[in-house]
Amino acid sequence: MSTTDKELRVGMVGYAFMGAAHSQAWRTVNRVYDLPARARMALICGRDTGKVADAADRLGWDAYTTDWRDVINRDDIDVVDVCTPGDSHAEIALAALAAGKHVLCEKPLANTVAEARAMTAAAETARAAGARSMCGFNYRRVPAVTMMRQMIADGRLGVIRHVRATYLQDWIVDPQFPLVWRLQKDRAGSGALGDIGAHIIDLTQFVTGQRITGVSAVTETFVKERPLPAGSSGLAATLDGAGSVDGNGSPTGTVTVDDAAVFVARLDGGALATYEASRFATGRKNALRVEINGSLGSVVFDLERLNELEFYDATRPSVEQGFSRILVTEGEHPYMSAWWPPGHIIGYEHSFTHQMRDFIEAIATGVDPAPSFADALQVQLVLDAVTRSAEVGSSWTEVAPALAAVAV
Ligand code: SOE
Repeated sequence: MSTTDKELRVGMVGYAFMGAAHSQAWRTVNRVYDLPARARMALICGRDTGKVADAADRLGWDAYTTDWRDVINRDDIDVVDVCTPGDSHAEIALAALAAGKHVLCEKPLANTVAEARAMTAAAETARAAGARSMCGFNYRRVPAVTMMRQMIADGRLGVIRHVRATYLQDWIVDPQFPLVWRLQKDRAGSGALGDIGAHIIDLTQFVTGQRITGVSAVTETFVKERPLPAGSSGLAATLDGAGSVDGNGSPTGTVTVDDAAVFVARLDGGALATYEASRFATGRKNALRVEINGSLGSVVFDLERLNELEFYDATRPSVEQGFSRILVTEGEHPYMSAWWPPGHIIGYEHSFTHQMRDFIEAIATGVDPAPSFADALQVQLVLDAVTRSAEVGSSWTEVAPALAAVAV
């Protein structure tokens, strides 16, 4: 293992789902990879003193604070890891970059294109002074995804014709699920589109090497009013539609984001693409699936089987053709040699450890990690285009009901 005494002292803001996933990765990365620097889990920040103290103890952080500015102002913090809701990404990342810190920011980069542009410009300025920045599109670091990208780059699929991406969850199908921050535009920026749609936008651009150049979209909010979360009296005053109550007399608020987004896209290499991001795909828990069709074959990635790829090689003799299953666990694959022998599969959390590995390596060797804030800005521009397309309903042609057509 690494004998280096070079430390990278990390300050993380946020301690919920992503804070826990990132903590697992910071705890693990130097235990499995021999790196030129060691991460020190120095400081965790959260607004609630009791909860952040518990998180520090449970997740393995040296100290805690309730003011994110402490993370920025401490000279002995080298890296700022932003794991908060989207409405604070820009403020925290801009302050961290101005203070010369390296910054890892969860996806999507920001809630608006304007914020993402400012963050990208600040990252460029900080880069000149040696500060590195990266956006947390962790699925790029699943070995099967890196293999998908390599197969396409090596021409195994030929000319890419179709990209077909879905990311489906169902955690808010129950209309009684409360109005949490992910369902509020001013906190999250958007709903399924920015939260999980951002992943498939980044992932498909990453594996194909192509950029989305145009979209036509529809979005829907199926459940428009939800009960306020417990203990959110203060929240009620700030919410759209606040003051209404449901059939049980419980206070409700208006959902201000999409529950689902569906769009078609063109990519700059000529491919046609379809994207679906939904939190109402009943029965689908975290179902990300990407299929790429090319002139010489197809490849499929399914997050629920993240150690595998399905590959169709159209160059094989027709009698031998069919989708084959590739088990992506051999040591030759990126990241895999540090884990277990072939066949001993890895999971969702390993992608975060791989992310921290690459970030530490980039900082220690002075190279810019990917995805950069500029890469994440490109995703933000696509999110914005999808939102605008859905709002104006561009190129939407109504289909008259059959009976009406007959009556005409
Ligand atoms: C949504 O619930 C979510 O937590 C996303 O925010 C994460 O980015 C994704 O990895 C898992 O699902």
